[in-house]
Amino acid sequence: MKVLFIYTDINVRGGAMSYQFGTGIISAVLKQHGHDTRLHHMFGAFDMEPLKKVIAEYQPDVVGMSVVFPQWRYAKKIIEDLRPWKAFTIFGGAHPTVVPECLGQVQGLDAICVGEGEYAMLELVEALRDGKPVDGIKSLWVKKPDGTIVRNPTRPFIQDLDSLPFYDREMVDYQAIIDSDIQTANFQFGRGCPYTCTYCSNHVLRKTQEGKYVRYPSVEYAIEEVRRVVKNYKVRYLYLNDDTFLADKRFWQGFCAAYQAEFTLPFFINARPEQITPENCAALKAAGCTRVVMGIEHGNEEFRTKVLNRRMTNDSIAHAFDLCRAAGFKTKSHFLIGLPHETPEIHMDSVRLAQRILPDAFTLHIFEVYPGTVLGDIAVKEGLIDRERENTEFIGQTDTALRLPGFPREEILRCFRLFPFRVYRKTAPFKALLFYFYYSPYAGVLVKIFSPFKRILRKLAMGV
Ligand code: B12
Repeated sequence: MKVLFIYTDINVRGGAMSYQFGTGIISAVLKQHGHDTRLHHMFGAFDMEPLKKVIAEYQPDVVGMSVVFPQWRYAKKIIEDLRPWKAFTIFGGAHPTVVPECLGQVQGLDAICVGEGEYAMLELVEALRDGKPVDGIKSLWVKKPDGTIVRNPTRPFIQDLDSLPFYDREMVDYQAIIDSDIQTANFQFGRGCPYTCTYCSNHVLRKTQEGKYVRYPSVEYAIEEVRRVVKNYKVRYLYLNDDTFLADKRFWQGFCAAYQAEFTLPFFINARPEQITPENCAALKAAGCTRVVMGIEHGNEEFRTKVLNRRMTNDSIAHAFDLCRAAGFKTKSHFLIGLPHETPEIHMDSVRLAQRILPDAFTLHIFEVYPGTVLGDIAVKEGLIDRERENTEFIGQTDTALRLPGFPREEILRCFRLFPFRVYRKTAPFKALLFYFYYSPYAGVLVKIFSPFKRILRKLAMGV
């Protein structure tokens, strides 16, 4: 059977392309069972013409899309614009998992997958091939010809990640993806996140299937994947993209030791401040880690605890950054602005914390509502979403669709643009200026113009 995956990456900030792990692993499983797959990556602007050509030429039997909420409107448009489909159409990924009812909102969509899709998709493809019914497949919600929806229970979370094949990176021009991000190859070894931050979908995703949510493969499996990627592609850096790389001691300890014995390429990780210890810093340093990325999200302790459910003190955050700096890592932190119940005064605590920890780089994202999350539900319940603005086109996380009584949109945008300046102006004025441009309304154009000099700019801004 021929399966076409479509990955939309429209209006996403920054110039780098990304690899979609979810469809990558499903493709690997399908290929293992003798099926043929392709991926169409719609990157940057929404453009149906190249996609139409691919469909006309490939004539897929099944079309699958991985959908996150910020891409939902594009996914819906693709399915509706290209109706009637000869192929069976299906959505999977975070948004349909959290809001499976979205199946009823897309004309021409046949099914959605709730949670992990490797074996649901395999069963679907093989049932279609064999002319068998598809409406009883576990983890799928299926639309019948009369429009009624069959809601099947989900399969449990896959516990043995080593039983899966490696991600199918050959389904795309993976070298081009690496090159678009300063020759960085991304890895996603584990699944799930142990924390329950209110703005993130993880606390909902973990409830959609039975069994342990936070899982890692064996160290040998992860190392073999690294081996294959660095052998097959020209790679300068590795980004270990797991939500939190340090969640499982057995995994990070074993990985660092094995990596150190075999590889010399520098790598970056994501972590939580309270996970950072002198012990793991030493292991990471010895293995070749050069950058630690930590979400801080907000600088006001009470707000961070009550609204975001991130229970840690500013002192513990500052301590984590000190440990990383002492180990010689470059640090990067994420902050959020424009959150329900936030005010400009409360936001200034984020500026103050950033001034205190002085990360080498940061991202400031304007809060986006992900339906089904605790904070998303609060925004809906309190009538904070401006439904008209929600449907206007803007680059994700650089504008807001909320109407906050204590934080008007113009003020959010002003604070968003001023953040780098406020944080670095005294200690690193040149960095303040570089980030200031990146946070200006012209960022999109500037990113394009300066993309050939990305590495130099990153070195200037971050020192790495
Ligand atoms: C790694 C990651 C990234 C990477 C890679 C993204 C990618 N496209 O894979 C990068 C950094 C590029 C990224 C970018 C973004 N991300 Co992200 N990301 C993640 C993260 C941490 C892990 C995802 C992952 O790779 N898991 C491992 C793979 C194997 O699992 P999976 O992708 O979920 O796929 C499985 C199932 O979902 C399902 N499935 C997936 N697709 C399909 C398709 C079909 C047809 C079927 C049947 C099944 C199926 O089967 C897969 C295998 O089991 C998750 C958090 C999380 N824990 O899920 C957030 C997450 C998915 N990201 C999120 C968001 C919002 C984004 C951005 C929009 C952020 C932004 N504004 O720029 C962009 C969107 C990029 C895009 N165009 O889709 C949200 C989505 C929220 C929501 N409810 O929609 C999440 C859940 C985090 C959060 N804060 O809640 N992300």
